[in-house]
Amino acid sequence: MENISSDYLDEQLKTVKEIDFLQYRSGDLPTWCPGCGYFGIMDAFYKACRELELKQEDIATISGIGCSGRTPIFVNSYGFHTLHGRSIPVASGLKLAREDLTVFAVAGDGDALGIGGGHLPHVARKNINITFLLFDNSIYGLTKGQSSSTTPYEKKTNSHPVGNPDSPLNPIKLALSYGASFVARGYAGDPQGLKETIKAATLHQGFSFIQILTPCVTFDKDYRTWKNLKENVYYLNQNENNMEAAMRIAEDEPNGVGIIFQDKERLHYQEILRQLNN
Ligand SMILES: Cc1ncc(C[n+]2csc(CCOP(=O)(O)OP(=O)(O)O)c2C)c(N)n1
Ligand code: SF4
Repeated sequence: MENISSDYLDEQLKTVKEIDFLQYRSGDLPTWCPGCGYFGIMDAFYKACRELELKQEDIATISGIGCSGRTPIFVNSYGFHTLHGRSIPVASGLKLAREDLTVFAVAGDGDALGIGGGHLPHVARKNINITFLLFDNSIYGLTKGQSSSTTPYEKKTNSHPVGNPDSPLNPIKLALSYGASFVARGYAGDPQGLKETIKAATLHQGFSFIQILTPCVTFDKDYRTWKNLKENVYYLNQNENNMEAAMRIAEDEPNGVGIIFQDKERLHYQEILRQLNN
């Protein structure tokens, strides 16, 4: 038999690892619209799980309601499609009960910052060790295109046909102000870059917040579109531990993508509890 070179074996192993991320996909085909940015997010998510070598039985994905709320159905792991706006408290409770699990909370901008907006400050200030993915398409997708908490002022939507009268929230500024110890922005159109950000967030010991810029191709035709994202998104070059610089990015660079802030020294909630009990 011909000798097989180690280069050849390395190459084969690489290929196996590349397709091996499919183990994290469930058998259910996503019900999202063709072209929705959420497909790119899931690609990044599956590959991040693979590269971190997470075991499926050690992962839990928790969602609220919305198109984004369907995420756990498409992940072959533990999951919970919970109530509208409640992915963060359910994910927090799970992490406190089962510290060994890697817990992801996911939510849309309406779910996370509208009905569920009261939960973000508390998970951030407590620094509970979960990773939160904000699928931010700046619109309510599932209910057919109403304005959300991140819809720009004056944008015409199905709930505000003459223009949105409300000023949008700034998700990065909120996460920083509430004390999140890891804050980043990702882009659904760059699954490779987003994968790296999800990996860094998952490895971070504390509450990790990622705002993911993603289009709703069905109900937003003029704001967060693929075309606008492609033209405007760029990568940040940020000193990760500088709150002043992070706040400046939050204010002035809505299309800058990458890690914006990370405090590696701060203890996460369960460490604090252990220390207080000693
Ligand atoms: C208590 C309650 N209020 C309102 C709704 C209707 N509703 C379902 S999803 C949704 C908004 C979803 O938008 P978003 O969170 O941005 O997620 P997307 O669908 O864009 O992923 C609303 C208002 C509901 N299901 N339950
Ligand atoms: S309605 Fe929008 S957010 Fe929902 S699946 Fe379709 S494109 Fe995606």
